[in-house]
Amino acid sequence: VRNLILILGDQLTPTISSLRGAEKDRDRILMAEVAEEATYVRHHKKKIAFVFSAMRHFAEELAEAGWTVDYVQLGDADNSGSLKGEVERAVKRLKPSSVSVTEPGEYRLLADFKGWDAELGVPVDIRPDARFLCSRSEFEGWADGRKRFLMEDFCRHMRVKTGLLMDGDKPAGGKWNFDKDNRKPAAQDLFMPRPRRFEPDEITQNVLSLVETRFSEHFGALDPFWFAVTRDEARQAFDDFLDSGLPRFGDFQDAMLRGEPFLYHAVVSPYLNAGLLDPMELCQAVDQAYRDGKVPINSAEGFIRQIIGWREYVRGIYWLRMPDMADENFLGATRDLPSFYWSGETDMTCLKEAITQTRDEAYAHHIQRLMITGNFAMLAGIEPRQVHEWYLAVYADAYEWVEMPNTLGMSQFADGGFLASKPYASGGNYIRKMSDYCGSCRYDVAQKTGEDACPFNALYWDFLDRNAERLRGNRRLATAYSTWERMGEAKQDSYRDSAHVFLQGLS
Ligand code: FAD
Ligand code: DLZ
Ligand code: SF4
Repeated sequence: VRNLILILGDQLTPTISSLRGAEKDRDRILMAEVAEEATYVRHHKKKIAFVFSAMRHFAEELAEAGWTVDYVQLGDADNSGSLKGEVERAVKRLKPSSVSVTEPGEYRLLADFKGWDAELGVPVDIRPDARFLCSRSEFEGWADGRKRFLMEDFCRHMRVKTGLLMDGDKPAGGKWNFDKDNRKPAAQDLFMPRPRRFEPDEITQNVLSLVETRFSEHFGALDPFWFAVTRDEARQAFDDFLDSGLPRFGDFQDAMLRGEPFLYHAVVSPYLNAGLLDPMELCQAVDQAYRDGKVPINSAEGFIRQIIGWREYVRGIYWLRMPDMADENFLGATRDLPSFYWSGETDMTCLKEAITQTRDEAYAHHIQRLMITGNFAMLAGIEPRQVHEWYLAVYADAYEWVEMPNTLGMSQFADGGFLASKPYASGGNYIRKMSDYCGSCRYDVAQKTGEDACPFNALYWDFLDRNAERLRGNRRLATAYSTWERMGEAKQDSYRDSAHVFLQGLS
C-alpha cells in the first residue's frame, strides 16, 4: 500500500482533502469506530448511533465507488479502542509509505496527530479541511490587526466573497441584516412542518443494538431514531425544509413552544458537521429560493448568516484561541452543574422542556441553548468547563470547534467579551415574550421575588450584582446597572435573598 488514508467520523465527504490525489488501486482507506471517541465525553446515545451508522453507510458508498476500505467496527475483537491504536495496527498490517488525514475538528486530536510521524515511523500528512468556506489561514488574515472581531463584519466579508444574496456590490433587499424582523413569538399551528424522518435500515438497526449494549449508561433516548444517515437522505431532509420550514424560519427564529422542539428550524447541523451536506450548496439553494420569490428576505438572510457567518466565524475563533479558550472563566464561576441538566427534573417549565427534548432528540434550537439552558447556567454561576462538557455530550451536532466558542464565548461570557459584546443574560420576561412556557410553570414570571417568583428574575439581578466589578464598565449593560442602582437597598436585598435561597436549593 502506498498511502493509508484515515477518514474520521465527521469527515464523511467524498471530496474530503485526505482523498485528493489518491488512487483506488494503490491506496487504502481506514475508518474506525473507537471507544475513545465515543467516551471522551459521554455522548448522547443518538449522537453515537448517528455517527457510527453514517460512517458505515459512507464506507459502503466508498467501496461501491471502487475504493478498498478497512473498516473497524467497535465490537471487532482486535479493536484497540483509539484512533492512534487503529492507525498503528493498519501501518503494521499494510506497511504504507505514508499516512494522510484531513485535520480534525478538535484541538486534542490535532495535537495527537502531530506526534504520529515520530511515533508511527511513517510520514503523516495532515491536510487543511477544505469543506469550510473560510480557511483557517484566511480567517487569521481577516482577524490580523483588528481591534474588534465582530461577526457582523466577518459576515459581510463572506457575503461579498461568496456573492450570496448580493445584487452587484449591494446586499439583496437593501440591508445586510434583517434580525429585527426575526423575533416574533410563534403560536401552536396544526400545519407546523416537521423534519423528515427516516426508517432505520439494517445497518442502522445493528448500530442501534450496539449502542444500547455498549453505551447504556450514556445520556439520552435512543428510540425513536429517525436521523438521515446518508448524503441522499440528508439532502431530502434539507429539501423538505426549503419548502416547508424556510418561508417562516426568519419570523420565528427565536420563538419557543411547548412540545415543538423543531419549529421552523432546518435540523441539519448534524448532517453539515459530519460532512453529509455541503454548506455552500445549502446557501445557494436558499439564495435561489429567495430569487424565485419562494421565501422572504428575512428568512433567506437569517439562514445564510447562520451558515456563512456564525458557523464559519466560530470555527475561525476556535482555532485562533485554542488551547487557551478551553480554560477561560472570566466571571470566576465555580458552581457544579445541577443534576437536573441530566434528569430534566425541575419545576421550571422552560428548562424542563429544553432538557427533556434534548434527552429525547439530541436537539434543541439555538435560542433554547442560548437563552434557556445557557442563560440559566451563566446566571447561576455554573463552572464554564462543566457547561461546555454538557453541551459537547448532549447534542447530535456537537464537535468542539463549533460547540466550545458558542458555549464558552457566546453563552457563558467566559471569554470576557471576545465573541459577544455583552453577556446573553435575561430575566423571565424575555422567556415569557418568546415562548408559551410560563403559562404552565409552577413559578410566576410576573413575580419578582419570593418563593413563587420566576427564579430567572432574581438570578438576573443577583448575577449583575455579583459580577459588577467585571461587568459594570460594559456600555451595553449601562442601562441595566443604572436600573439596579436606582432600585434602592431594600429591593436589592430582596433580589439578593431570593437568589441566594434558590441557589442554595440547587446544591
Ligand atoms: P437552524 O436554526 O436551522 O440554522 C441553520 C444552520 O446554521 C445550523 O444547522 C448551523 O449549521 C448553523 N448555525 C446556526 N447558528 C449557529 C451558531 N451559533 N454557530 C454555528 N453554526 C450555527 N451548533 C452546532 O452545530 N454544534 C454545536 O455543538 C453547537 N453548540 C451550541 C452551544 C450553544 C451554547 C449555543 C448557544 C449554540 C450552539 N450551536 C451549535 C449553534 C446552534 O444552536 C445550532 O447550530 C442549531 O441549533 C442547529 O439546529 P438547526 O440545524 O435546526 O439550525
Ligand atoms: C463523534 C465521534 C464518535 C462518537 N465516534 C467516532 C469514531 O468512533 N471514530 C471516528 O473516527 N470518529 C468518531 N467521532 C467523530 C470524532 O470524534 C471527530 O472526528 C472529532 O471529534 C473531531 O471533530
Ligand atoms: Fe421559565 Fe420562569 Fe417562565 Fe417558569 S416562569 S417557564 S422558570 S421563565
